Amino acid sequence: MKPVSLIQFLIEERRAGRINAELSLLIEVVARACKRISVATSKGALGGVLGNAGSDNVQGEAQKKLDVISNEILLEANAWGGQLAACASEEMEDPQPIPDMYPKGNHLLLFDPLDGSSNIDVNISVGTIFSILRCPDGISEPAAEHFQQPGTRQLAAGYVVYGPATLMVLTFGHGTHEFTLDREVGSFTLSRRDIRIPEETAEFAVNMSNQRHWEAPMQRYVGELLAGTEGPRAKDFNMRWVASMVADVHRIVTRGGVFFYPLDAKNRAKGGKLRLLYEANPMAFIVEQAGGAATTGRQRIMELQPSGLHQRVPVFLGSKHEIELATHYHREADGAQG
Ligand code: AFP
Repeated sequence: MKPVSLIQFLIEERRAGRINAELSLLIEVVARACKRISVATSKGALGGVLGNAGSDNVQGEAQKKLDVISNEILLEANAWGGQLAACASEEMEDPQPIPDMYPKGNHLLLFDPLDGSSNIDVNISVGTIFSILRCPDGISEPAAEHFQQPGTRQLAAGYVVYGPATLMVLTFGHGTHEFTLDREVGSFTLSRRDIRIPEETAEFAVNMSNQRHWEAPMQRYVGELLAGTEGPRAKDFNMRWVASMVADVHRIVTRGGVFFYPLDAKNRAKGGKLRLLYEANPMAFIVEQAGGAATTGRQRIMELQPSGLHQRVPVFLGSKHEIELATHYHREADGAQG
């Protein structure tokens, strides 16, 4: 079969009436920016891009040089194209308006420019996550509240993994598709169409060092997985944890599995660890479109009404039956308490 480039795929989606020209161009611009981030990450120490930038982001976390570089690449690439009304980034406190000298469009772009950045210095996969919303009608200068739309309103979401290969996984709400960067040709090429995440799995991803801080239903669920063939699940489960969400989710999108960043005693005051608008919503959209499920442990992530631009939430996502069971344990415990 002849390879299908990202551009060809986007043109076909337009012809099928699934996306409009503006959204198609926006994806091309984001993909081009991610190619530049891929080049920057792949240079490693030779590019002088490793280590801390010496600043903190809005979340109070130390920024890596590549966090700052990737953020700038995405902002710059997206400023002039005419498809956007504004951008919001995990790295910036407030939304970034489109400079007056450029035309404005009616989309909003949200991104985590370099997820898993604490892994850069040890040469482990990192990634970019993005989400696209429609700018509400009549709003020419979007503020934070205009980005605070439930995940069900996303027009598109995607992530790019900078690993042994650079891959983009994308959804417009009509399935989830994967594109691999052909470095010689310089273009993303369709490598998997309509990805399906198996409903059953025997592999889970969670930071086990937080176990003692978890809530009782999470302790119960993981306890049963760890008990293996001798336990109530009568099955052995394997564990993986890269600590780059993009890489952990990509493993699930490739061979199934479940990923958890639950509420725990350490992150409870903040609402969770991962960010709703930059991480949870786009990943939930991608996973649901591949037949998986994504909840907070209690409710469907994409139905949450965001209350802040940098809001954090617990994240349970991946193979459907496991996510349903873990969510059931939490709801059951809440019911028993209430
Ligand atoms: P950084 O981007 O600060 O490295 O955080 C990565 C992340 O947000 C997400 O990609 C991982 O799944 C998670 O944090 C890892 O968390 P732990 O540090 O608890 O393992």
